[in-house]
Amino acid sequence: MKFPEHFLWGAASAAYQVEGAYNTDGKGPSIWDEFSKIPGKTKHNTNGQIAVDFYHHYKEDIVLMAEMGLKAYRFSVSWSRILPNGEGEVNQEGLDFYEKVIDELQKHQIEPILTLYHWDLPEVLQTKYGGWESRHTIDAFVEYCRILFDKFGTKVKYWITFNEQNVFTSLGYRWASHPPNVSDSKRMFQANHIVNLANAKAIQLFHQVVPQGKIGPSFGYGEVYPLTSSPADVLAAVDANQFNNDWWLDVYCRGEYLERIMRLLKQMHIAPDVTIEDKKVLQTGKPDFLGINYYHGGTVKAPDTEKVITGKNFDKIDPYLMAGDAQSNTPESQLFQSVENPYLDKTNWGWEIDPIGFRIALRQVYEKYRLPLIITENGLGAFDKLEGGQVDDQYRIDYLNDHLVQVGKAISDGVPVFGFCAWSFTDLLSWINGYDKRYGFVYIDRDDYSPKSLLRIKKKSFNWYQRIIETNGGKL
Ligand code: BGP
Repeated sequence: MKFPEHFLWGAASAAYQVEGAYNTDGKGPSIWDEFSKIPGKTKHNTNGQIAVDFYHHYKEDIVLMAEMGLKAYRFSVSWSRILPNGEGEVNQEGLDFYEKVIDELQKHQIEPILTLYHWDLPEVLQTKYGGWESRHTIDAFVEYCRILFDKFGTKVKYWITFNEQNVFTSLGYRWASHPPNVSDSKRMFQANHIVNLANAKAIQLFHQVVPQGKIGPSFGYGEVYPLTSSPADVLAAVDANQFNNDWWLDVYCRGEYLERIMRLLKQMHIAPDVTIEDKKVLQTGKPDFLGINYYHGGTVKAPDTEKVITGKNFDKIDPYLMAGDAQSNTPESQLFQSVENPYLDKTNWGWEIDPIGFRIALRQVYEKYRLPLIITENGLGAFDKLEGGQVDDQYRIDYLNDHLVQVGKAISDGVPVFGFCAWSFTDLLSWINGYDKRYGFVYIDRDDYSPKSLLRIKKKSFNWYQRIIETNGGKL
């Protein structure tokens, strides 16, 4: 398989899922610190207070990244570590921490990819202003971004604005399975609009302050297939792709909402309130590239009255299938009905395994928006077993191998993909699934009940990825 020269072979993480040190060196609480205290919201009531303690282990972890030959590391900054109150006074120790991480990465020739927002809003902004339902949060976000652009603009080339806006707004405001624990479509689409404005304004500022850098959002993309060739099913799949994907990507890349979906939301009285000024803002902040997080897509048929996936059981919540309940009054239930795909196997958590869907996704996104792409997440969550000091995760190797082959094919098809960040480098906290849903190349000795030794142990996949990087994909 042929990959471009200087391809960014990387891995990704997020602050809340790895750092721990939740109240150390002046860090303020985030909405996840608070949400995880609500009994039953997360598996075994797990939280990120200690996580895998990257805060104190970053040097050791970066040495392992260097040993692996990693070319890029995507991490997120915890807003409330920089601004404990979400705005106002800067916590110098927070800035110092990320500076040390960036310097350490660069010492080992690893390109830092900095995510500005990976879901951990400062709690104060939620309680005081209503979080992403308030325009005040746009200003606070832009000020937070300005601090990081000023501080790291000369060191960091690649920046991600929002991680999976589609997922955090849907899970947080529609399905009440993420903070702020709301279940209200109108509020979700309004919060989503506020985030769109924050995204555009941050990008606009970035282009002024860091003209030599590149910035874009990371989107959770999954292609939706029709169950059959019946035109009604094909139309349902077209609608599902518009509802699940283009609704967001059109705003990012074209600066406007998809008319067909907006009309539907208006009919249902759940459309966001968009002012003339807002429309101008959305036109001004277009990304330089798109980050794509790919786990899987979905399959749909024309809607009927049968029950569809509701995502009520937190174990099985699937952020990429936002299908509603056919009996309820959701916009999806008028457009499509999610069904199982008879051709695909599933992970232990019921996520479809669909490598070819990855190639399709990359082709579709590129053809529509003509922007360079970077894979900012892809990986397999599995129950790994530590036996005799080793983890034989051949299933993860197979998964990543199959997906990377399809990325390689998409590149041969002409899609400009400039990097691949596996999710994740070390094991980490899965937001609501605890510590048993492991994704890393490096096993961390901890479980849902205790941080144990936090020892880092290379899995079989570590050596495999090392070899892939060494040969620039030649061994795929
Ligand atoms: C994405 C998130 C990541 C990560 C990943 C795996 O949606 O951006 O932060 O968590 O999914 O998801 P999970 O932990 O639910 O298995």
